[in-house]
Amino acid sequence: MSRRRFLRNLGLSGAGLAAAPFGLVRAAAQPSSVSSPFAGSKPTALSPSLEAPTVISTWIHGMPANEGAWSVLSEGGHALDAVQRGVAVVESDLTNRSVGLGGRPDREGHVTLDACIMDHNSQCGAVAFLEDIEHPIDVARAIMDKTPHVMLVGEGAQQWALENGFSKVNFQVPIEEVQRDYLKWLEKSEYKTGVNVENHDTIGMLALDAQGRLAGACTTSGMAYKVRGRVGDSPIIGAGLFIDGDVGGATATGVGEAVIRVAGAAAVVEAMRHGASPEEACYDVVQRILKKHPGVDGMQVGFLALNTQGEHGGYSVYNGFNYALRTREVNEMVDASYLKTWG
Ligand code: SD4
Repeated sequence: MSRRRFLRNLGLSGAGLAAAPFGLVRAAAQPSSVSSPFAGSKPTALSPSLEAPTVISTWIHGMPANEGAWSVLSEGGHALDAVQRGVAVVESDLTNRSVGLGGRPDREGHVTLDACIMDHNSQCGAVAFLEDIEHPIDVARAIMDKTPHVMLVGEGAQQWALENGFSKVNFQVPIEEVQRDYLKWLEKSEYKTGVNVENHDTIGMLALDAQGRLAGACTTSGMAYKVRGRVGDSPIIGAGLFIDGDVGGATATGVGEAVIRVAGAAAVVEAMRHGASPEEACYDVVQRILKKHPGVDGMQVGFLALNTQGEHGGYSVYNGFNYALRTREVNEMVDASYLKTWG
């Protein structure tokens, strides 16, 4: 496919064409097989992966998360089990202020959690607006495995979880330090949807296992001091996370509203389907977000993508977004490319 045709397919105008920083666009990804999206746990027939296993995840806490995932991947385990175990490490870290029950509360003082998980066969599960349960990612996986549904929310989700082997935590939520910050915040009650260096810890993870199966997981406590009931992109399949076993996967971090408006993760995967590399695909959707929010300052969004060959990349609106990468050879942080610099 020619570069011009590829960019036209992505909807990039002449201006976008001039701004595109990539000199090379690869040939369109070829689906490795045609299989039923609901083929249960049967793996899709996959081409030999160039770089597997591979796991990537957002931000610095991606390092311990990748460690958790690697304990599954290095034993030949399933990518789906790996991402579930990996992000659960961060959910249990009560020093993290944007994931799990150590997260900041909504405006009314409640910590509410969102998560989702998806595999290469388009099986997925999601939970949103969940309270008092340590591992929303495990609830999302259980919804995927045990119900005919994709997503449960709020009280109903909690009730279902309690009836299905989960328990409420036995510590105070929000934890004390978070409660103190919240009371201080209440004095002015200023709400900014900004995601910046102090407020950016959602974890999104993508993994490719030794058998070439892709999976992803995303989990967050969402925006600090959000309106009660607000749900961002993180638990929404196609927004905060999307996997297509024939193409690749993507996950998002940052201002969820901006990600939802462009079906962010799904859009990244579609760009890869049309021939973009992971980084090019993330760049394309970041550009699309900027087009939809002209003049908006301070709105961080970052995407990560991983394809069926184990190639990975990221792109963000602002500098500072990075991701953790683990393969047989490397275990390191990678700085994502970006369009703007915090001023
Ligand atoms: C949300 N996307 O709830 C999440 C927040 C986030 O890094 O990613 N922060 O909108």
